[in-house]
Amino acid sequence: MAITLYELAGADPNLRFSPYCWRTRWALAHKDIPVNGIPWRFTDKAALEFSGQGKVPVITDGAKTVSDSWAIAEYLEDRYPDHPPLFPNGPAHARFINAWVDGVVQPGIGRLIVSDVYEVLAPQDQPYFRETREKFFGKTLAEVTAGREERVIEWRRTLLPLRTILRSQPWIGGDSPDYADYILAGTLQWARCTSRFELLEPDDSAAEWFGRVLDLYDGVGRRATTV
Ligand SMILES: N[C@@H](CCC(=O)N[C@@H](CS)C(=O)NCC(=O)O)C(=O)O
Repeated sequence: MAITLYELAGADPNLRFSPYCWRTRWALAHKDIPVNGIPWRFTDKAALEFSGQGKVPVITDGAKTVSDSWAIAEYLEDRYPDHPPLFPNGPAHARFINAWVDGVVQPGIGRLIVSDVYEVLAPQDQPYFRETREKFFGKTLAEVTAGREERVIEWRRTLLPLRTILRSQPWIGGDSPDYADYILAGTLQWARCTSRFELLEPDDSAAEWFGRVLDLYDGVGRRATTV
């Protein structure tokens, strides 16, 4: 039976761009579990009431409801032990990647693309997004992304650990991709789906790795609707 995934969508319901929902999408593809994606918008909090909180991803698997991308990955691993493992050596290392991406890489991308994210949102979501994000940053969205052509150079440096390990292994997971790969790829996919701004230069080994993730599982990432 397919798992239902509530995932953030833009004005175009096919534009599914949440970094966290992409982590879950790839986790489900890795485990070869069919998924039924339901588009959700920031302001439709009522639709998530059943989950007891107001953010996506949320999955329902039969009678079971799980929210939070990390909790979902752990749930899938426990519930489907006979499917390919998301954490072949346990979750400890991926937990570090989750913290690094959420704490460093993703906020850095936000400061480069947040005004582009606003443009792809459904009209009913735009005032909410502007208000909450401008309050968070303490400036307008346009001010947040101003000067990004110069600032992106500094952000690219945050991926140095990835480039270093790619000299000796093709995936963050080692010889094959695992959930740690999907954490970082989900965050890059957020930018790929919402913004035309060039985050990574094409000859960057990090960009090549991301391309490999996009091609996994019949190109589920590559085929995603983008802006
Ligand atoms: N720690 C959560 C974060 C989930 C999250 O922040 N989701 C965003 C979408 S990318 C959301 O639903 N935000 C709702 C809001 O800002 O109101 C996870 O890993 O799933």
